[in-house]
Amino acid sequence: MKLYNLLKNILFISNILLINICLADDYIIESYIQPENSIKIAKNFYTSKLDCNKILKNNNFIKNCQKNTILKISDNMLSDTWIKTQWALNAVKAYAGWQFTTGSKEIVVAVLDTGIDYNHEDLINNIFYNKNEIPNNNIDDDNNGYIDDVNGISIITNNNYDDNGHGTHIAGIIAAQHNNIGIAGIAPNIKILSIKFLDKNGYGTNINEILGYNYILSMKKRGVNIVAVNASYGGSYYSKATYNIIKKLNEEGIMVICAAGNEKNNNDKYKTYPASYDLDNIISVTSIREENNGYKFSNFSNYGITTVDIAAPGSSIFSTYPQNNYIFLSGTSMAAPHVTGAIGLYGSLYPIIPSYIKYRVKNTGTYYNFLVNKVASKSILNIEKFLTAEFEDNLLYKIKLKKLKRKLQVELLGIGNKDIEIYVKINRKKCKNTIKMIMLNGYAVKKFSIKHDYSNIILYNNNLISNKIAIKNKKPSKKIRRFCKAFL
Ligand SMILES: [Ca+2]
Ligand SMILES: [Ca+2]
Ligand SMILES: [Ca+2]
Repeated sequence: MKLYNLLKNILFISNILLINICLADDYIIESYIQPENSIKIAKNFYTSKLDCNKILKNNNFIKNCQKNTILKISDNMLSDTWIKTQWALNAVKAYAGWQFTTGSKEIVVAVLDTGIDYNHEDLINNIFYNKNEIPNNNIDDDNNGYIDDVNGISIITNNNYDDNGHGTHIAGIIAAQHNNIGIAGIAPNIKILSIKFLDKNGYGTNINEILGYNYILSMKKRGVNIVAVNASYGGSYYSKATYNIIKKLNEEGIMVICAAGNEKNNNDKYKTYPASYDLDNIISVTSIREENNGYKFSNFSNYGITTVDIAAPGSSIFSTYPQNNYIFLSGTSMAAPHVTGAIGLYGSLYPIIPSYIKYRVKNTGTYYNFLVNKVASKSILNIEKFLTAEFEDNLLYKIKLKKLKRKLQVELLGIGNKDIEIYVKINRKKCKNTIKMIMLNGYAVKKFSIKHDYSNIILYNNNLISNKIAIKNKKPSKKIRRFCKAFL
């Protein structure tokens, strides 16, 4: 194509609306010719296969040459094959959330489960890869105690391939790729670290669970940015050792998102672990189902207005299954990974401070009446608000008392720079104090201590209450009188 013909047939469109006559096969040409920086269309009818590189190289008055492309209305619909079966994506406001992030490849969530089919067509690009380990040489190259752990580990078998299907289903809910095939995950651009400790029948032991958490902890300490663990399993026995290691994860900024369980139990009375361990980084998730375009409580699901934190879709969830399959499964096992994925998204934008993340998940959900007697937050996960909500006033999300040798340590965690009013209650008497909170790195932290020679003390404000500390002495000291200037 001679340049003469090209220029003869390009149309000036910078000020008049001729855009609709530029077809997909046409070219867009930006030139330096007057009027300044004008955009022109080169019709494919004349140009056929225009060589943009050649045009640019040979004509210094042409600034840019590119093929026209097709755009479409933002209808929030992906073209993954089974997207229309994924009612959960609407329920948790995932589409709106994806306007802000679809995750980052630096962010990792661990799936502590039956393994994952790491070759699945809809997961293969999102499996965590340990670049410090050389595969299949039977050597522990990165010296972390595990030979050839390139994409996770199995505590119980030689290979963490999923011989059950449960873990693969969970992995898809969290991070199936947005790639026009299969399904769409909540956080399609994060990485998944698979730790297999449950056998092919879905059973595992306490010690293997702990070894799994220990691996996660060690990888975090080696710089892998693990923000959450999905724990869609449970048992009724309390384990001090499990509590201790999940507490260590808390200190490292790793959330543990737990299935509330499928026994129709009230978890406030009948505990299920790990969901019921009382730790800042544990979020216990119950399940909802869809019915007539509305939502209801899943009839199998455990509940608990103090120990279960949030609801998420868990009935008839369509997700990935080994050997490039996809199936429907139901359970709180399917509810938890929606929250895990949401934390993967959040972690791609902001730092993870566990007590605040738990507060934020609970206080940005969508309120539903049917959840009032079921979960603490009375809400379904709302990813859009979880990622974007700004709390207007100062907010405290944690008041903690700790008894030291002769002192009582008070720790306040919140957001905002304004003063916060704190009430102190000693036995049945109460007083009020105003505390100045100062924001640093997005969070307001205040630590101070008061002498503890008084009994049964709690601190609280409008929406929070601290743990209660009981001390034998009865009379409030001068120190506490000073702390509470208007002590009653
Ligand atoms: Ca290794
Ligand atoms: Ca190796
Ligand atoms: Ca997909």
